[in-house]
Amino acid sequence: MEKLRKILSYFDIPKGAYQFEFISNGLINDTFLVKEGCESNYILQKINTSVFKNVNGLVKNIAIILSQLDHTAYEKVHLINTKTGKPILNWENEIWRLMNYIPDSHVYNTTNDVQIAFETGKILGLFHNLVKGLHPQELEITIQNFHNLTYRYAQFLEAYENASDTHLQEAYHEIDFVKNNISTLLSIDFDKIPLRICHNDTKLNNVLFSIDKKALCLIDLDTLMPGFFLYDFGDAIRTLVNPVTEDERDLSLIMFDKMMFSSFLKGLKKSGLKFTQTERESLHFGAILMPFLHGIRALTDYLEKNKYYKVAYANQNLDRCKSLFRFAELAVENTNFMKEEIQNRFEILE
Ligand code: GN1
Ligand code: MG
Repeated sequence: MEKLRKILSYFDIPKGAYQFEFISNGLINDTFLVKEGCESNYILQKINTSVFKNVNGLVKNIAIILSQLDHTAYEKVHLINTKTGKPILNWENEIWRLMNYIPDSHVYNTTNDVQIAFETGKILGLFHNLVKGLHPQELEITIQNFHNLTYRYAQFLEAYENASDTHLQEAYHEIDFVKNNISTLLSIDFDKIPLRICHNDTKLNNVLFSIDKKALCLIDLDTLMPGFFLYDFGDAIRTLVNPVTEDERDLSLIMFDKMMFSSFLKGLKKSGLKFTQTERESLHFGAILMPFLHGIRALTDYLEKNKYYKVAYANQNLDRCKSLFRFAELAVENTNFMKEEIQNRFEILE
């Protein structure tokens, strides 16, 4: 608490009797809600610099994108400068930043509310519409090969070679799942899909909502990078269409909720975002690729004894992997449904 108070004192905000509440959603950075009495005022965050090695690039990307997000239907979370006018604080080799808190805003970790799905589609489309005027190469790469499955598979193979027998036994079925499915997933041709500026972490709890369930904006802009729309599509679908969290242990609760999928598409359509034909044809694949890719990453980290993600217990990464792979299976089963829905809704192509 004393340390947090000290860190906060470097930022250019009014003096106050601030309290700190740890927010446990994120798996990488350390996040605190800064409150004064009952009122929430700021979000204070320590950036994990072993994951985000290019902090200057990250800060530059956020500034570029925030300057594009001016729209009456888009509420911005911005960085608050330090007293010396810097967007981040370098304090004893730790990197901290402070952001405004939008009053009464909140996130959903899971939902089965179709209005939330509609709003998520709409805000994602609006975000892409607002940033599409920029050239993707204007952004710096904050994490190399972030959504590159070839690279993630290579990392997995290395972890597999070095894993303990116990870990290999415990993860026997998941390792098998990777081996059985990897070649199909790697065979997808990305060549003709246009590169866009993507958020690259559009899970449901990175969408901020107002009390009356209106989506306000996307948060967590650290992975803004060039990418394919199917990435953002897939991350939204895997967290919206499935009513339970990504570390759910009861696999029978994992579902592919078609109504939620359709509502998300309706919202996306409402935003007016347009796709090329190859892009439109690739979207359903995002809903399969992203849970698979996150599953491989979780499995790799499990085999490496939790070096990367924060975990609440030793097998949490394995539980995440099982649940993500189960959702990937359900997405495969729903391929035709997804293709038809996408085709029916997005007839006008650029
Ligand atoms: C990590 O920390 P958080 O929750 O924003 C990860 C994402 C995953 C997510 C959950 C930089 O994000 O890719 O979607 O966990 N971010 C990074 O699976 O690795
Ligand atoms: Mg993130």
